[in-house]
Amino acid sequence: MSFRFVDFPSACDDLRSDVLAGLAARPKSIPPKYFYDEAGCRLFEAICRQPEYVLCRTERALMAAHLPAIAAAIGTVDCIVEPGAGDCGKVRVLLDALRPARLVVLDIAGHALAAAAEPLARDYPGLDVTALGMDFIPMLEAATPHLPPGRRMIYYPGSSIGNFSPDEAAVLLGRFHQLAGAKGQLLIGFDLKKDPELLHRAYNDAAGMTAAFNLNLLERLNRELAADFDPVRFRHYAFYNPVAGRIEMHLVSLAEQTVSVAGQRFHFALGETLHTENSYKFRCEEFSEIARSAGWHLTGEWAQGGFAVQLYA
Ligand code: AVJ
Repeated sequence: MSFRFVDFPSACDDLRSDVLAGLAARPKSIPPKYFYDEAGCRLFEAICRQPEYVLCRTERALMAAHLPAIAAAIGTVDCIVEPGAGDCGKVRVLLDALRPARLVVLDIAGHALAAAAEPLARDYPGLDVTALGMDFIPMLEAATPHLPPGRRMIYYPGSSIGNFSPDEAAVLLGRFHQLAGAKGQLLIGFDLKKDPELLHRAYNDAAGMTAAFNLNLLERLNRELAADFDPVRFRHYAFYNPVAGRIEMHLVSLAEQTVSVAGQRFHFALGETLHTENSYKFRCEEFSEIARSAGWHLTGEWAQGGFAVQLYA
């Protein structure tokens, strides 16, 4: 068995500068990648167990139902690369089906990633596993020296791509295309446009897990940036915007208040919003148009239960 963990530091300064810049912007905003501290990762897993949030279960069912066809369309790959792999729970079905020699997983939550990736090396004898603790959004190219030559497949499941605007998604998919190299492929999962009422419920679950996930961001800033947010004075507010084709998540200030973050003070008017996430929904053709503009061409498509997986080369 072979396992290697490389931690890329700097994550800490990025949080500070991104948050300060986001709080100075109008509307105030914070990038959603900062949801995922330890508590945030646990809360996201709890969201995935809520009856209203079917996204994770639907993707798993889709993969299980179509795995033979998906594997046949992919053919032989030497290396699977999964950006934002998190708990590494999704890649196992592909490892079983494709039996690549190498797996490279990347995640901004480096130590949680390492803990999740190491068992893969144990469970798949002969698989060479590399875990890269990095924020791949600004620094994907730093992964290149860790990739073996040969046929690479980028795996980007879970509708993570929905966190990017269509323009940003095209840029990221273009960088995936570079990273995949010659004979590279991309297997990507995304949530489909559907009844807005279903989408609304998925981000407003009755048990309040999504609200807790959203508000946990403030707790994280309190801890890591010596901020003094009072989470009770902010409201989780999520809705589907059908014009933009996205769920928007906000934390709306319930009072006029001043908050201090990393030594700087920020004023919130009553009702002012801190925009914390966009989660774009697509039609299959909309998405393939974005991927096409990034240099990929569609080689396979599977859709079921309001979710889609597409294969590109
Ligand atoms: C992990 C980005 C796919 O957008 O649905 C879940 C994150 N936010 N509930 C999503 C999330 C609120 C999730 N993604």
